[in-house]
Amino acid sequence: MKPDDLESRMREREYFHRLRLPPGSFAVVRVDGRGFSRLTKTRFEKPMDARFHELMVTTAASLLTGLHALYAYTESDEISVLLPRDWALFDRELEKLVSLSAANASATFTATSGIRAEFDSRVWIGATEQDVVDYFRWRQADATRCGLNGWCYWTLRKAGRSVAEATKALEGRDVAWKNELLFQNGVNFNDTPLWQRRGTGLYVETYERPGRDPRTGEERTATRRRVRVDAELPMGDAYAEFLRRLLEGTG
Ligand SMILES: Nc1nc2c(ncn2[C@@H]2O[C@H](COP(=O)(O)OP(=O)(O)OP(=O)(O)O)[C@@H](O)[C@H]2O)c(=O)[nH]1
Ligand SMILES: [Mg+2]
Repeated sequence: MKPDDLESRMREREYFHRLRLPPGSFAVVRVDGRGFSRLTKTRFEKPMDARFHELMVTTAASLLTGLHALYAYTESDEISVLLPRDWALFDRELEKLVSLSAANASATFTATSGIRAEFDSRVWIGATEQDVVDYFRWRQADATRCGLNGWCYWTLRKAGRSVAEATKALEGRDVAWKNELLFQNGVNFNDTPLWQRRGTGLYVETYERPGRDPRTGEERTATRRRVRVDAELPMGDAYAEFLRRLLEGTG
């Protein structure tokens, strides 16, 4: 057998290597902490821990800049990262995107927290701006639902109920009932920090910074870029509007 045959035969078996993001489509890559129920169990406040959320925000910032993304959104143990239609990194190879996003998140979270952590990763494809708006409203609705549920569950657990009892007590209950349960226990869900109900968004913004030309000493303003962390996201139609502005590049 000629050595070239072996090379091409083996390359052919890199079966998924040819998969690429469809041209001209939006993509969202979503990473999710592996086994974070256990990882958070003894280390972080329940149901919500500001320090844990801060670690997720730091990880989201690394993904936003590392993947040249438009927007990153984090809630619970997940991060969604929006890539523009003309995204060109890694030649749009799916395997690269999925593996390196998981690697970036795992490395950043681990190095920042000192806790060994792994993230999985998956890709969502959107054809239109409306798809993208729907995607992020979907994740935000998940944040609100899980936030309310988490508060109820841990309120019951802290009041002495077992896992089974707390789970059963919440089964089939609607939003009004859950809010009332919290209210009876001295918690007004609507007074909890916004990030706990809506998640946190990140994007790159430009700003002007006064400076001096190092050669001439002349005063000159420079345009710089920085990551903006928005822990007070709007919701509903206002969130849709916020996302549309971001997509137009005027956010
Ligand atoms: N204590 C605490 N736990 C949190 C917080 N945010 C997220 N979590 C935990 O993260 C889990 C995320 O849910 P999942 O991703 O479905 O559970 P998982 O254990 O990570 O399972 P896999 O993702 O399937 O590996 C929740 O069940 C919570 O236990 C927080 O602020 N504080
Ligand atoms: Mg998880």
